[in-house]
Amino acid sequence: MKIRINQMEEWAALVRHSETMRSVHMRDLFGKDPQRAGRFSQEACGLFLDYSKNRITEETFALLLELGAAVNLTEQIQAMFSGERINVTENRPVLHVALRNRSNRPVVVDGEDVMPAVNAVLERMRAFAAAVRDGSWRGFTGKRIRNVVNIGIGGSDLGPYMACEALKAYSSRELLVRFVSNVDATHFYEQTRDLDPAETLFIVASKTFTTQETMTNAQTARSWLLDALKDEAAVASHFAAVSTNAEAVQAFGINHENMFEFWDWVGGRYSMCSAIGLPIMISIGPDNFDSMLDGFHAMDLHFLESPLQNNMPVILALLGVWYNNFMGAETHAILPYDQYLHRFAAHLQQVDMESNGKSTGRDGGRTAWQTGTVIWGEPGTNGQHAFFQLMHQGTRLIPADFIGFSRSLNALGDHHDKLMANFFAQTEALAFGKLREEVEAEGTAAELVAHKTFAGNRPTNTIMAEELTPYVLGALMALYEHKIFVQGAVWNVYSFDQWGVQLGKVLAGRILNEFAAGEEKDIAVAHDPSTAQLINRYRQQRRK
Ligand code: G6Q
Repeated sequence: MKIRINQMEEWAALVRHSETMRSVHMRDLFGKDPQRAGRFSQEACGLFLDYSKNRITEETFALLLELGAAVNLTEQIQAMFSGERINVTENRPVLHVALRNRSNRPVVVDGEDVMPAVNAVLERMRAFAAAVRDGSWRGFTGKRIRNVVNIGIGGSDLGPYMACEALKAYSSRELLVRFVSNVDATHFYEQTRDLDPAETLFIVASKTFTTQETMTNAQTARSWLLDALKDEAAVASHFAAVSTNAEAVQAFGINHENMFEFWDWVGGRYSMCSAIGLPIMISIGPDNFDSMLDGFHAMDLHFLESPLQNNMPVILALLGVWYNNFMGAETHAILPYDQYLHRFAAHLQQVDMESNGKSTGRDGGRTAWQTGTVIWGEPGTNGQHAFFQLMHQGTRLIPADFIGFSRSLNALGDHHDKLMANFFAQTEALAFGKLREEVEAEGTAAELVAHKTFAGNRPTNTIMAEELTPYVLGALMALYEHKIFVQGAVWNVYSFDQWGVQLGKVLAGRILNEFAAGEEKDIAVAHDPSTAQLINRYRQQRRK
């Protein structure tokens, strides 16, 4: 699409408006308008979003919606759901929504409805997960499987790892589910050192089945197993694969019956509802997995069907655009007040930054505007004792999403009330700060008053749900997936490719060959002086 968004009238209007908004304080916005909280709130799919603590007025919101309309947001959303090849640089449709299409409405790719294949794989996953969980799937020596180790990286690791942690309260405590991703042998070693190979099932998860890290870890796992069980035939009972590449899976020696397929129209970072979710299903069981898919699907429908002004992913996305492009923010914090969500920000970081970390627009030209936001975060209250200082009193503007639940899954004493008291206190303090007069009234020494004053006016969204259930996790994840889609649509970048990741895969392979074969003088020619110096130093030291 040939658009330069910064040349649009809607963009210019936002630039002008942002100039007037820079000096506006949320304290005044709330002071003037008691209805503000109610008006800037939205409920959908078990989630309640309060976005009133943002540096916006009705006018800001209207202008943002106009920008959304100007980039044909509604049409772009429909294009994704209808299977158009919107991943242009890879010439693929983008259909993670089909993976959780609980309505079974046909989704047609190249003249064929993909839903029967999606459902068939889900059925096979259910049978496999049930067999592992009830013990009917046995290891080679006849022992029951007690440990499931997922070997994958990036999109084949972060989503399922996040979800297994998030839904641990729903998991079978008989089964230990672990994740090995890093090619650093320490990861494999530490995740398997206390496991009995005869009780361990590996799931090798790789869309391409060629990723260096995953293939290395899978080979190591194979040797680890065979060292103990001493029979090649054991591989069949201890390995399953999730991939789009049946040939490579077979070449590795994994039986076709133990392979779970997905498709090139599922992006790695959007794949947790595909067979990549197999460790989640084994951990929490097929029924809970289904509820997670229900939550995803509910949010998919909300996104597809709601008008832009009531559309939760659209609202979050446009607020992000507001801060990123008009108010000078560079990062966005994700702060779940729930320990089970301790990998949530890490997963979102990938989904968001790999999707919208692009500087080439869809027209092939360089974007003249900021695109992907830096996403980061940790659970509260831990973050409060770490980086919140900068959020409260630093020089940078850091918008944040606070995510919390009305009921804890582990109701112990008054822990949850204390957790949530912090949750509410933080967004209140960030928005309203602490005035100089208030600090003085506390009898603060004159030279400390400035240090103890908080300017406030720091924006936050609050997302609340009753309880962290599989359904709610699904809705929450889909909310962010679609938020990212909307931002990519506004910034006019292709959100579903990742050429930067591909580059890394190629470069490391070249250097690896040089460790063994390269002559010092060749390395000097092949690399810049800094890299050559470092590689040669490494080669010398590892020989010692
Ligand atoms: C995700 C990215 C990337 C990918 C990994 C693993 O969207 O493409 O993170 O998931 O590089 O790739 P494989 O699944 O092919 O091993």
